[in-house]
Formats: sequence, structure tokens, C-alpha cells
Amino acid sequence: MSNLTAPSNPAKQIVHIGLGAFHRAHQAWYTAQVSKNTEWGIVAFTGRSPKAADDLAAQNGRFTLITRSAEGDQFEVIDSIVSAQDGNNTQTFVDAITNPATAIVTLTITEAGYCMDSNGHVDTVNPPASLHRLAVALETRRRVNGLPIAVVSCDNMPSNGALLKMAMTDLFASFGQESCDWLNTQVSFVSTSVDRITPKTTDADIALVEAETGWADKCPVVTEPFSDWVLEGRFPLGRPEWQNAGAKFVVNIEPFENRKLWLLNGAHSVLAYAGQLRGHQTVAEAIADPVCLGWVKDFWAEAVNHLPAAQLDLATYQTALLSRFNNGKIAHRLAQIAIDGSTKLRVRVAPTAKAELAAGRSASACAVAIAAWVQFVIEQDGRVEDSQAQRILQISNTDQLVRDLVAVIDTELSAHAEFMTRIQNQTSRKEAIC
Ligand code: CS2
Repeated sequence: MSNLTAPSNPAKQIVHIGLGAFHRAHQAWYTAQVSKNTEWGIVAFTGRSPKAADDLAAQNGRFTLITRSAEGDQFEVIDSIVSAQDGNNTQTFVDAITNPATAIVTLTITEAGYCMDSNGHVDTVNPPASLHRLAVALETRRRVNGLPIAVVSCDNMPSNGALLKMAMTDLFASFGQESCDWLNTQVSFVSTSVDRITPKTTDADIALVEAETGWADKCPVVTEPFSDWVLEGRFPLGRPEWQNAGAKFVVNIEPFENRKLWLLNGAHSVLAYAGQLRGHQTVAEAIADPVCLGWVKDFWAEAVNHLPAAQLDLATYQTALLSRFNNGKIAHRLAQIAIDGSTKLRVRVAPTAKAELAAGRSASACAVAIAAWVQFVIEQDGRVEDSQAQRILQISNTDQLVRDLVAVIDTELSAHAEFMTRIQNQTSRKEAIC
């Protein structure tokens, strides 16, 4: 079987930055569900390495999505990506953004890709490459045709649209007032909450696709049946009818993004560190361990105190999460989730810890979660995969090790004496976590 039919030339374009597995299981899938690629097509750019673009370009953007449930696998060819490009080709990227057919830019550059300081400001002297390229390309669009555009962050961060707007505003400052006014009025920053568990593709998945479908697809993606997309914001030049595939458009995204970030991603991070310390490799293994399950439930009990229960049906949400985590067919590796812990814990666990402390409670489940990361980092012995790795490695030698590590996540928490004592107690008793 061949899926290498010629790429289409869509009437309207979405430019995507961050051509990873998640984008393909999520935004590319939603788009393919609701429109033909002659109507809406995605021009996708890799964030760092060109490899994903090379492999996908050789297949004209097509790939197999394996939807994996307890009942078995389903195979579907997704064709919404009409062009796969190396993100380092700046001119191609600028041309794609300035193309009048482009109505939307979506981003999955990971939390760490925004490189913001604790106040949400971006380093304008050494800006992150993807954001710098986006600012230059938007400014070129302003000069070439001035058409409005929607910019949609699909990364796991609270108020991701507002954060991206702040970063673009910082980077636009050097272009002058006219440019800043255009950014303010013609660029719509859409906030989103995205959800679909997507483990890294293995060689076995690649072999399986060929055996089952006959196509030697080099870049299949595995995902779970569940998917969710909540969006808040305007699309001045239109958008695909994503709601027909289940996307929800809301006027206030905050409760939905906090529910997802704290309950799903927060639990993932608890499992990533505590689970690995206890010898587990996947989410399904860790959640089957009653000790890890207990820590997740304790953490949820603290987090839900700060979510609007009446609006969110939190009990059903937590039950559904447990069944998703228990999907043993999905080998979601804890090591994959553990990457970039300092940035992830800042948005997944620290807000609940601070809110619990402010309410006069102990935040002890949050302390366990952060202590697990601290202990995990110490046991990594210099091999930690984190955008703050350099800073973390320098800390390793200080006598304030634990406090300084917590400060990488959040300085308010590292300055809280009682909370720090709780973390110190956990980390000094190794058996408390292992
Ligand atoms: C995970 C997320 O790797 C991680 O940090 O927590 O990628 C998670 O699987 C997705 O957000 C699920 O939607």
C-alpha cells in the first residue's frame, strides 16, 4: 500500500511550530477529522532537529495514527500535514507566515521552549530560537500584507496565550511603536488546554504498522482514544470546524486548564519521580503501586481545593484519569515525563502548594511531590535532563542543596521554612519515597 499521493495545495493554511508526536496525535488529527486538506492544511516546522521533518517530508506529510485501547489498535492515515519543514530554514518559515492563505499559527514547543523568567518575561538578549523566529516572521507579515492572524499556544502552561503575547510584546519592542500597535490589534493570542496521552513511538510500533497495514511508515504515532481541546480566543481569518471533532470553545479557559494541568499533568509528575524512585518504568506500572496511587490521590485532594467544583465535575474527571493511566497497552514511559521537571513542577504543583499554604494548611502532598523530584535529581548524579540542568548541576555542591533545588522551581516555596522542613524530612528519609 502506498500513501505517497501528491501533497495538496490548501485554500487556507495553519503554520505549526514543533513537529512532534503530540502535534500529530492532537492538532493534526482534529484538523483531519473536520476538513479536507484542500480546505485546511498544516505546514509544520520542527522545533530543533530536522529529522522529523525529513522523515515526514519523504512521506508527503502522511503518517499512521495508532489509537491504542484495551480492545486493540486502530490504524488511520492522517493527511492534514501538507508540508513538513526543518524549523531552521528561517526563510521558508517567514514565507509560510507571510503567505496570505495562512490564518493560524499553532505551537507545541514544550514548556521549556518559552524560557521565561518567573515573571513570564522572555530573555530579549538571548531569546529562545522558535519565539525569535516567530516574532521576525510576524513582523514581516505586518510589513508585507498586514493581515490579521491567530497565534495558538498548545503547550501545557497556564494562560499560555497571554504568556505568548507577553513574550511577543517583549520581542516586538525593538521593532517600534507601529509594529507593537499591529501586534496588539491584529494578532489574536488564543489560550488552550490540550490533552492526549502520546508516548514516544518505538521500533515495535513501526514494525506493527507495516505488518498490519502493509505500509512501511517511518513515522507512525501511538495515542490513546481520549482527546480534549479547550480554546479561548478569536480567529480573525477563520478556523477549521474543530468543534465537530469535540473541541470546546469557551469564554474563560482558566478552570479547564488548571484542572488538566494540576490533575493530569501534576499526577504525571508525581508518578514520574516517585514512580521511578520506586523502580517503575511506565505510568501504568506506577499507578498500579498502591503507594504511588496514594500519593497521587493525596495530591489531588489538595489540588481540588482550588478548582471550581460546581463547574468541573472533578470526581468523574479523576475516575476517568485513573482509567487512562491504567491503560496498560500504552507504554507511557516515566522517563519521558520526567524531562524538564523544574519548569513542569512550577506550573503543575507549585500553584497548589502556595494556595494550600496561604489557606493555612500544610501542603504535605505537594511537599512529597517536590521531595520526589529533589531526590530523583540527586540520584541522577549529574545526568538530569532539564532546561535548567546547568544551574541544577552547580547547586549539587552547595550545603543548602535541597533548598536551592526547590528555588529552581519556585523561590516563594524555597523561602517557606515549614514547607522546606517537610521536604527536607522526606528527602532525608530515603525510604519515605523509595
Ligand atoms: C506529560 C504530558 O510528558 C509530560 O510531561 O505529562 O505530555 C501529558 O501526557 C499530556 O499533557 C497529556 O495530554
